[in-house]
Amino acid sequence: MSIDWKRFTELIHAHQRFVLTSHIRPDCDALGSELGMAAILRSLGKDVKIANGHATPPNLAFIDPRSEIRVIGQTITAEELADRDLLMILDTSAWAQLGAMSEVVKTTSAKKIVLDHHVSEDDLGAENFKNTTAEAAGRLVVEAADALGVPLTAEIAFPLFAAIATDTGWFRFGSASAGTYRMAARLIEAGIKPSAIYNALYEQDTIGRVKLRGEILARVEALLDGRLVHTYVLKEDFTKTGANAADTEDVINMALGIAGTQFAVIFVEQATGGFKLSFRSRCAVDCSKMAEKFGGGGHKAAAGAFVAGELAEVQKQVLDAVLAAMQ
Ligand SMILES: [Mn+2]
Repeated sequence: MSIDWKRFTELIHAHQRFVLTSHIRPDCDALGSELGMAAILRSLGKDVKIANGHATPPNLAFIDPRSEIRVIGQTITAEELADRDLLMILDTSAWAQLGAMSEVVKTTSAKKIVLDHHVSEDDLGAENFKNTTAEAAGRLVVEAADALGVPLTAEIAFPLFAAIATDTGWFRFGSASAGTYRMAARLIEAGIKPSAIYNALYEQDTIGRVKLRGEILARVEALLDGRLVHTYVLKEDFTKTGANAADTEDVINMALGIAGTQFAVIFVEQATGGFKLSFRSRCAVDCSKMAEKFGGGGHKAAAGAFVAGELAEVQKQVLDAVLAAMQ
C-alpha cells in the first residue's frame, strides 16, 4: 500500500492548529514519530500540540528533552485541544490503542488523519495514510518531510532516528532494508549522533540489574542437547543485588542467544511466594498454549503464567510439560 503524499501535503497546508497522538504504552517509534512530525509542522509555521493516552516511560524521556508530549487528563485537558483543526494519529490505527485519547478522537470536530504502518480494520473516522510495508512509522514521517519539502534538521532527525532504530531492533530485524540504512544515513547527515541515542536507549543499566543478570545467567541449564534452556531467580536475589522485579525482563532473551536453543523458561520467585514463569520459543512449541496449561497466556513466541509452590516442584511440573511438548 503506498501513500498519496500529494493529498497528505494538501491537508497539511489547509490546516493550522494540529494535535498529534499515538498509542498507549508508547514506544520510541510512537514518541519519535510525534516529535519529528511536530518539528516538521512547526518549521511550516503550524501550531502543534502532542497528547497521548499514557505518559512517556522514564527510560524514554531522553527523546523529549523539552517535555512537549502531554498526557490527556493529566498534563493537558480535552478543552485545551478543542481549537485544533487537524488531529493526526501516528503509529497506530486501532481504537484499543488510543486509551484515554479515544474520547478526543471520537468527539473532535477536527479533520482526522492516520499515518501508520500497522494492519488494522478499525475505522477511526480518519483519512488513512498507511504503508504496512514500512519498517517504522518514523520512516513515514521522514517521507512526509520530503513530500512537504522540509529539510531534515538535527531536531527533526534525532527523534526519527530513534524511532526507526528501535522499531528495527537497532537495524537488525528482517524489516531493516537497504532503504532503512540509506534513511539512517540521511538522518545522521542532518547532524545527530547514533552513539548518543544507543547509549540513552541501551546503556542505562543499574549495577543491581547487571549483578542480577549475572546470577540468573550463572544458573542457566540445558536439556534436550541444548534445545531447552531454563533458569530461575529467587526472592533473596533481589535483596542481594538491589535489583527489582522488572530487572528480570530480557534475561530470558539472552538465554535464547545460546546456539541451538529453541525454547527458554525462566522461573521468577514472587514476593508473596510462588513463581512467575516466562516462556520464549523459536520452534513449533506455542508459548501461549504452554502458558494456558498453567492458567496464563500470551503469544506464540512469548508467554507467561504463575505457579504456586516450591522451586523444585514447580520446575519439575513445568519442565515435564515442556519436555513432553518438545519430544
Ligand atoms: Mn511502529
